[in-house]
Amino acid sequence: MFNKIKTTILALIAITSFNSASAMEHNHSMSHQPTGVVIHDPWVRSAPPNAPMLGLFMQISNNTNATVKLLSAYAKGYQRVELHRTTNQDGLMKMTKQEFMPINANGGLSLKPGSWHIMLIGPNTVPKEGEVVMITLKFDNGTTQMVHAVVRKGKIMIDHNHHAH
Ligand SMILES: [Cu+2]
Repeated sequence: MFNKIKTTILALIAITSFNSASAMEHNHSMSHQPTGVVIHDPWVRSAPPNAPMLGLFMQISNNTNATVKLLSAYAKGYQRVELHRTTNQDGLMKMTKQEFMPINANGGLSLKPGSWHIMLIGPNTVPKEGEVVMITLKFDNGTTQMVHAVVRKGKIMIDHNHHAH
C-alpha cells in the first residue's frame, strides 16, 4: 500500500531562529514536486516525557489550480494521529478534530500552535528535542508525502484545558 509514497526529506538539521513568515519566504532548493503540494518547515513541539500527545506543525503550499484536501496523517509509534484545529470560542481556546484540512488553490495552509495542527496521540515514547518524527500525509488527489519533522521548542500559545491568558 505504500508503493506510491513519494519521499521528501525536508528535515532542517540546523535549527535557526524561525518564524512562519521567513518559513514561507524561504525557498528551499528541493526536488521537483509533481503534485504541486509542497511542505515547508515541518516540526513537532517538544513536550515532557510523560506527555499524552504532541502537536505537529508545518506550512503546506498548493501550487495547483485546484483545492487539495489533506485527508489523513500517519506516524509510526503513536496510537493514532488526528487532524485538529484550535479556535477561540468566547475566549476559550478549543481544539476539535477535523475530517480534512483544505489547502487552497494557488495558496496554502499554515499549521501552527493555536490554529490548524496535526495531533500525535499516545506516543510509545515521547521524542526528544532534535529527534525527527517521520509522518506520512495523504491527500485527496491520490498523492502521499512523507515528511521528517524535527522536534524543537515552540512558544506555548494554547492550553487545551484552560482559558488562555
Ligand atoms: Cu490538537
